[in-house]
Parts: sequence; C-alpha cells; structure tokens
Amino acid sequence: MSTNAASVERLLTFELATACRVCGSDGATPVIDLGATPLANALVPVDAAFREDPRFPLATIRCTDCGLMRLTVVIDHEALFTHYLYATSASRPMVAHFDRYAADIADRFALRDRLVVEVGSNDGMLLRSFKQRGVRALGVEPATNLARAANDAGLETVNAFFDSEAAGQIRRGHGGAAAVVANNVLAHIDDLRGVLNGLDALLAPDGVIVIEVPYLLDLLEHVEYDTIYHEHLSYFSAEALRRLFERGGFDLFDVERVSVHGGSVRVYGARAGQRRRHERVDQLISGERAAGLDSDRPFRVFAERVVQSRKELREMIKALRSTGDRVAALGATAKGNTLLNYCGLGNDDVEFVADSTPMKQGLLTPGSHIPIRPESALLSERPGHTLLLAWNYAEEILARFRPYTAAGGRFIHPIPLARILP
Ligand code: JHZ
Ligand code: ZN
Repeated sequence: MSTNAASVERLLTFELATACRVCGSDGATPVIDLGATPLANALVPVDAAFREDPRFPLATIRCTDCGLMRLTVVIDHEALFTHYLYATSASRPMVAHFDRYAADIADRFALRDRLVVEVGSNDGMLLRSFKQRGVRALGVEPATNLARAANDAGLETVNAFFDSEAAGQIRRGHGGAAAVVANNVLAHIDDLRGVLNGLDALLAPDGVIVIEVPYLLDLLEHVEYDTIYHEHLSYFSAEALRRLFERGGFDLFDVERVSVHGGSVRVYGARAGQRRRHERVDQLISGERAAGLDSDRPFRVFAERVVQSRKELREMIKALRSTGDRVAALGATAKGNTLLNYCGLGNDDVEFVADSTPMKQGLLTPGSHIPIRPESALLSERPGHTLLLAWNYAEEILARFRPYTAAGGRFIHPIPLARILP
C-alpha cells in the first residue's frame, strides 16, 4: 500500500496563499509561525525512515476584512487527499456524534426518502447513519481508498473532489439534494468559489446546507495551536462563514456550537430568502465581536500562550525522561504532528504512539519518526506517562484506559498548558 509520503514526492508543490478565499481582500496581519513542518498525514513506512521528510512552512495570517484566519501556503490538494489515512470510524466518540447528527438533521428537515449528499464522506460512517433513518444518502470523497471502502460496504460514494462539475453530475443522476452536508472538510478546500458553485448546482430550491468546522474562537481561547496543519487552510468564525454563504447567494440561518474536535461550529444555510434567520446567528456573531475577533488582540494573546504551552510541555517531558520514566503517546493524529514537531519532541522523548487505526499501525510519525502501534501496546508496555495527542477525546480515553491508570499510568493533557491526568 502506498502512503501519502509516496504521492507527496510525486506531486510536491505548494503556492503562497494570496487573497482571502472568503472575501477576496488582500489585507492581512501575521498571527503565528509554527516553523517548517512535515505533512500531518504523510506517515512514513519503516523502510523509508532514512529519508528526509519534506517540510513546508506552517504559519497563519488573519484577514483584516472578514477575520478569516488562513495558512500562508496551499499544498497541492491531490497530494494531500487522494490517499487518506484518517478514517472517521476509527474514533468511537465521532461515530456517536455523527449518529446523533444524522438523527437531528433527518428529523429537523424531514429528510426521510429525500436525497442527502455528504461532501468529504470519508469511509461512509455518516452515510450509514442517514441510511438507517430512511434517507437517500450519497457521498462525495476524493480519497480513492476511502471511497472504495465505503462503496464496498454498500454506501454509495462518488470518488471526486466536490465542485460544480461533480455536483452537476449528481444532480443529473439523482435530482436536487434536500440537504448537502459537509463536516470537517470546508477548512481543507482552497477553492471555496468552486464549492459555492457546486452547492448552487446541486441544492433543491428548499434545500439546506449543514457545515461543521472547528471553531476559531475555541482554537484561540483554548490555545489549540496543534489544530493548525497544512490540511487546514482556513480557520472559520461564524462571521466569515456568514460572508462566505452570502457570496454564494445563500443565507446563514442558524448556528450551533458543538463540542467535538476541541470546539466546533455547525452552521445552516439555505438559498437567500428561503428561511428566517434564527437569533442565535446574531448572538454568536456579536459574541465574536465582543471577544475582539475583528482585531489583532486575541490573536496576539493566543500566539504568546502558544510559546508558553510549548515551554511547559517540553519541560514536563524532559523532566520525566531524566528520571528514566518511559513516555508514550496516544493518537497518531494530524494535530499530534504539529505538536510533536513544534515542541521538538522526537523518538528519544516518546517511545511509541498507540492508535486504533489499522492503516496507521506499523508506520512512523512524519518528521519525528515515532513508531505507531495498536492501542493494546499501552497496556502491554505500561509506560509511566502517555501524551494525549488526541486530547479532544480525553474523557472517553480516560474511561476506557482505566486499567492503565489503575496500575499507576498517567496521561499528559498538553492543551492549553500541560497537565497530568487523572
Ligand atoms: P482526531 C481529524 O484530525 C481529521 P486528527 C481531520 N484532519 C480533521 O479535519 C480534523 O479531525 C477536524 C485515534 N484514536 O479525530 C484514531 C485512538 O487511537 O483527533 C485516529 O488516528 N484512540 C480530517 O487527525 C486519531 O486518534 C481513541 O480512543 O487530529 C483521530 O484523532 C480515539 C478516540 C482516537 O484527528
Ligand atoms: Zn477575508
């Protein structure tokens, strides 16, 4: 099986991000520079460990017009997403989250027997939940390996990047969509104009758009700097999402904060004039203004707190290692790559990373070259401390690994400042 690392070598290109992809403005101020970083999901086969992993600038800027935070570079999307190692169904809390999501949306918008298209449907986990509720669910997924797995499981998936061409084809074959949903994918897409055109081509006149993305305000307030990586081109506020919808001829008519991925926002859109705007929209957007999101201040505070967070995590791990304690990690996550790389932690500091995804096991983390092993390794090896690289699931992980902590093992929660659990 080839990994991203192989395709990256073939296609390795990146460009400087120019105008804001939401509002078109050139006005921008720097936020943070996390240094040259390998690609988050470019996991390394053991026999390629002697090679230098390609690294790319990882820095963000803030649009002074709409407030969108964005990366300064754009990596070729084919290199990042045509073979993808993150499978949604490997994280049990996400399975539960999206099952509730399907139930809520199907119920609220009366979707039984109607067409729902999911953009970035990954391995088809949400499609399955929709199907179980009598919804006609269709996925669009650029990763060939994931689209194949979904189709093999009977979850119909078009293997493509979502744009007006893919959308037009679906419309001709299946009719207009009562809902187009997109979770944890909008931030991955450079060409948002293409997405808006696709939505316009596909959405039925009364259709709704439901989008979930990590929320900028949570990222800043909880110092979630590790959620910055090359796959995440954009870091959205509700105001930026409202402006984006407006640009495509859609109204943002409802918003909801959700707790997944360290704090996300779910936004609902419809064709302009179709639905009454809920007061929650204005409340959230005025909250953003009150938090100063239209100024540099919270971004400056964030950048200072990131430096402190790195310092304290490094000191904690170096102190544990100097007493001979063994340290492992849990979750070969995309954000773990940013964290390990930015904090300068390598395979002398962290012995192995345990992860539940079979596709990731046996490979090495990019740059840091830490071996990835099944979760059971934590129980068989019993390292004294385990760094939570999937800290967004801390509660569920602590409950599940009670035998580990009962025997004296401890977790390190790195965000916002390193602390020991339980
Ligand atoms: P998780 C993901 O980021 C994926 P990542 C993606 N890049 C994105 O956009 C953001 O979310 C928002 C493992 N795991 O979800 C499984 C365990 O081993 O925080 C996965 O490899 N044991 C599209 O990559 C990884 O962690 C567990 O108990 O930062 C998932 O981590 C659990 C719960 C997970 O992903
Ligand atoms: Zn902008």
